Amino acid sequence: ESPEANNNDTEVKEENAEANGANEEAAADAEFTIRAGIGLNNEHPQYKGLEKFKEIVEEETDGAIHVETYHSGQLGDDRTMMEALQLGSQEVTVPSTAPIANFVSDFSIFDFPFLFPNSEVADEVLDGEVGQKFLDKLDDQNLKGLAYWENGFRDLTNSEKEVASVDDFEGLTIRTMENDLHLDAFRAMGANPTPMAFTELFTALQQGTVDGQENPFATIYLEGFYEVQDYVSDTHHIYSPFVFLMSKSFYDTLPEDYQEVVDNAALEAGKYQRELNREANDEYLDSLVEEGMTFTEISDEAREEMRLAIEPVVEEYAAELDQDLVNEVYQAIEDAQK
Ligand code: KDG
Repeated sequence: ESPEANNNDTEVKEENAEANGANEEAAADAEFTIRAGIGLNNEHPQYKGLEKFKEIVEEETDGAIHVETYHSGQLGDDRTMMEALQLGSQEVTVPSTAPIANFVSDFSIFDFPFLFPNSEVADEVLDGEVGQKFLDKLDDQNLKGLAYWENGFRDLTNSEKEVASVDDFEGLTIRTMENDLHLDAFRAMGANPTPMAFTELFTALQQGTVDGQENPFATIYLEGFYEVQDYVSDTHHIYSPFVFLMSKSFYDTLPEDYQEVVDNAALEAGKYQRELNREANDEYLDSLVEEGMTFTEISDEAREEMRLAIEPVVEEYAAELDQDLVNEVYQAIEDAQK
């Protein structure tokens, strides 16, 4: 719990701290150090959001809290980082809800395919009362959920063929996140899904271990997947929220005024991150085409066919969750569209 215990750096962490310009003095002067890690790279709006969090926290605590930011899975993949938060050997990570569902199963509702019609509705539901109820469920896992950020609507890429309809999924091996609902949804569409940590993905695509993957345009472009993938379709099949997580045992050691600072900084940095993410999303698709990818537009009818193919899976998973909560989410989505 002492600041020293908080600082058992490995080599990679030290290197990165330097790259961050986090000079040793700043770290030594600080009462608390937050090591914040993500899986995506430092070009991604997610990382810009993390930098914003650092800026706000360091400024508002006059450097008493020092934030070190890590990207590209330098501290591990989503699962590993969440476990590190539970153990108190890392303070912050911002995973997708999909891997969070392995810790608190109710979170799988946010990955129901075609749940949110658009990101504005997602904001309203996640930032509202219902969203908070899910964050509260993380406490038991020694995780403190401070805010929802945005990964975004997921789109399919592959190296084999144009995918325009549900029939085209037949036989494609697709990497999914480590989440049973994602696996079952892709099976229901006839694909051959295989779960894998994000940190393994580029190599798997490059070596042809899998034919395809699905992620928002921002990730597909900024991670250079166009170098190893030829086809992209705007399936928009799942809206992926990010959750800004802090180790709860660390959060509990912070004095109340600092807790308030990190609460607000996580929210404010999240707003900034969502804005950046949305501003650039269409441009990223244009850039993918410029890089030589073939873009296939999914028609409303084709998307409806996909939804119908997945519907039994959604019903099966919904039946296993807390029914009151499921109904509250559906109601909140309806209300947000009024
Ligand atoms: O930083 C978050 C990433 O590690 C991950 O959640 C990104 O959507 C993602 C994926 O496909 O693994």
